[in-house]
Amino acid sequence: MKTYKQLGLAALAAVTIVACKPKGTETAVSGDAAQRVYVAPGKLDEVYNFVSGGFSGQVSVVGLPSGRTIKVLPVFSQHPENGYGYSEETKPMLETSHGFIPWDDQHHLSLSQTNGEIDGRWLFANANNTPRVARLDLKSFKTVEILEIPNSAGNHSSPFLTENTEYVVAGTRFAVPADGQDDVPIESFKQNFKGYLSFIGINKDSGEMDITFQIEAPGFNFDLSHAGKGKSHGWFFFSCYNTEQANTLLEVNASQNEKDFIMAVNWKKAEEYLKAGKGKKMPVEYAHNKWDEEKHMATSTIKKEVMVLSAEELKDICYLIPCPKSPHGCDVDPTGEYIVGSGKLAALIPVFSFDKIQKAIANKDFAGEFDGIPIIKYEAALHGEVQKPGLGPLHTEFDGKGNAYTSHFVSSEVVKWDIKTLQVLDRQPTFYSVGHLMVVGGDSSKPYGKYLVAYNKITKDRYIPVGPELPHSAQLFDISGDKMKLLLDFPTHGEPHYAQAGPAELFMKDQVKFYKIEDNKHPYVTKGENESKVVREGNKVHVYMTSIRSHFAPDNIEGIRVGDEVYFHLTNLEQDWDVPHGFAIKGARNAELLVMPGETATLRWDPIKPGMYPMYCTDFCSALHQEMQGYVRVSPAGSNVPLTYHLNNKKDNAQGPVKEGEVK
Ligand code: RUQ
Ligand code: CUA
Repeated sequence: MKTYKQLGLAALAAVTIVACKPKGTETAVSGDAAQRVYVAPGKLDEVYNFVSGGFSGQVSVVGLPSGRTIKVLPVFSQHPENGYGYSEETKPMLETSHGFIPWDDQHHLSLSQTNGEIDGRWLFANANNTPRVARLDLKSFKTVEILEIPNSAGNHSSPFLTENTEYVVAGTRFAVPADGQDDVPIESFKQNFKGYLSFIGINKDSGEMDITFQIEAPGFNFDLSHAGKGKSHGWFFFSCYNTEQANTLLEVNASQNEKDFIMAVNWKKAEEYLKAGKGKKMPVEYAHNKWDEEKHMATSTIKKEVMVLSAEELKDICYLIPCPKSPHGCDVDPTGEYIVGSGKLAALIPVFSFDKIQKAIANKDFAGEFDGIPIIKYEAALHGEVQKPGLGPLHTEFDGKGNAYTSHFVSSEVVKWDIKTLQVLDRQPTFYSVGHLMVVGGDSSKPYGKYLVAYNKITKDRYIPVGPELPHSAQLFDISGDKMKLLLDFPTHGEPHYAQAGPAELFMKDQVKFYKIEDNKHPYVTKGENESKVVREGNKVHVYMTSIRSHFAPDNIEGIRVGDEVYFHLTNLEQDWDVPHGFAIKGARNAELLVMPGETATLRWDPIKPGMYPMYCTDFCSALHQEMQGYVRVSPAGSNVPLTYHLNNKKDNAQGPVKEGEVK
């Protein structure tokens, strides 16, 4: 038992991680900073920066060097702006084994790679709260797949990728009892709680994900991770905190050990064991949601089992490397030789050598084991330590020229150091309390370099104030010279954590501009105005509707009754880039739809009282956008108003009991 005094001391130590604010908030920016970030009207940015949204659940696309937010891409949260998670087609994307979930906490991003280089195909994103990994297609910039992760909670160590996008990993932040075996006392933590690492295989051509296997590891908190590359390809490195395995007041109790661990995982070896039948099947439930680009809709399927390999039984897949103290970021340099562990409470940054780790394993240079997993001696794995880098190191990125850049939360600065000599080369203050940072391509084997963005946790006086909730703040640095130069401040969307970026050309080729109407396989597509119709099936009413500048067909509907479920299936007939139409109807309790050219989307509407309900286009699409409107007449339940619908005051192939001669 710890005495109160001991706890108090530890708490004091923990309190010091509260950030301090650097003095002198107006830093000198170099004379040509304005010119360096100015993207003249009509000109395009040089770099696409994909920025995680944290508690917004979304991802934003920011242009660099301008810092302009180009778009917010919905991933894990409903997005009323375009109906994501509200339309019938996109709702299945947010289904889970817990049912429909409208929000998550999106922290980390990885761009797909080929031979260690960013290839511009896909962007992977994690959900922390209800563990999931999403894949966005960078031709359409849409979320096209979401996979739930069983046996996990707080999916923080995710979604990190191998150099040929073979696997994306997901390590559980919370140690948890296995799904279905979790009705146990919290007190039984040490025996029942485990740390599961999921290796999600990715199809080379389609990008489709599925869990190939999980590794059951000790019940640590797996925080962050990166794959080996080059010589260390075949390995993964995970930072672990709470190796104390505390389950209460972690602030104090998980900060006791001088060193926690980085866990090195030989995933190629794990693959061999899997092939040799060493995995055991575990019954679990997880959702796999996929977007169908031809049908313009998502499906959600529940999967029922997962293969699990035990790190304790299979001795040579996992190794622990001591790492001071409560490590957060776990970053691998472009050559794959150096692994950097950033201990939040450490006063130095340890850099481990892959070659030395291999040698230590071969020579069994171990200092005991933890739950059957060998602990490599600290010195045997260590390349060296960066001394006095700053306070509260969190994340490190690389410029491909032998330099590393580490964010320091407590001392609010970015510190540049030499990976080989471990000498500090430069430090620049950030405003304020930097969490993540990103060098363009900085976690690939070929960084683009040139720019570094610091994502700061505290904004204070950087922008015109907007009440108690301020935006988070990013700062752009030029890192092309010896010293980092601050160029720009810009506010961000949500709370950025990891970000990714690459040169613009990579993402500009082969983008989808519109969907060909003849390829549309949506079951409720309406391929021309003359096919538009309204069909009643009991209390369900399907409206096959079209939009083209500047009207809907049909634009007036009568004979809807209270108690009906009305489905507006809107097909946008436009066949040109950048001509969406929107759709909204009074009293709708979900959102609008924003329908891309050639696409079909469905809004469900359940009117609860009789009345006249206007509907209209929500996206200013033409000079006569404001005329793009119509009415739906809702009569009381049981009324016998015939179902009719029309355009230009003509009834168009109405199916209801319409009097002869009425259709002109
Ligand atoms: S992690 S501040 Cu943000 Cu999810 Cu390092
Ligand atoms: Cu269509 Cu506005």
